[in-house]
Amino acid sequence: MLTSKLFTLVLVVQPQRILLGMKKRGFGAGRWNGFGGKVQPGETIEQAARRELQEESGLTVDVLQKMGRITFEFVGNTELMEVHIFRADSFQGEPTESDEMRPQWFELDHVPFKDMWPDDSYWFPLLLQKKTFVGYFKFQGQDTILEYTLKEAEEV
Ligand code: 8DG
Repeated sequence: MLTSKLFTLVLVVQPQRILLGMKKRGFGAGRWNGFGGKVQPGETIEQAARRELQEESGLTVDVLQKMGRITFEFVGNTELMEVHIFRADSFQGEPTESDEMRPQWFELDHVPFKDMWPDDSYWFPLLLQKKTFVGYFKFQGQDTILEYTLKEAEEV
């Protein structure tokens, strides 16, 4: 039986640039990504998103916009990952390196897709255009997408 586990991901976007972090350890290490992690028992998805953003980047935000939801399946793994993706257009604090992430700003036309999860090339353009979406990606290992669906959706 396939079960699923909840995760969050926050992208901090400004008019000309986006904040990404180099994941230093654990799942997705060596790739640039937004900030996020597992939703813990007793917290809402949005609370988890704020907590992980603060823990990993040092930033706090007033408004988090819900942008998308992507389900990931990894061949051979019976647990699906349901990742809830948010966007923040303003923040408080200074990006600060944590044990997990090394933050860096990127110009919006120089997002380092070759050093990111391969699915990000598909849905980043939607997030940057403030379009909301729902997707599914099936991976073989961490580099190969076997199949996927992605559509704009009102309700994410
Ligand atoms: P830990 O403390 O137990 O090490 O982990 P955590 O911080 O709670 O969770 P994590 O393992 O770091 O969570 C995985 C993060 O990676 C989470 O933010 C969701 C995100 N993520 C995936 N798959 C993909 C993907 O394909 N693309 C992008 N951009 N992010 C992804 O899990």
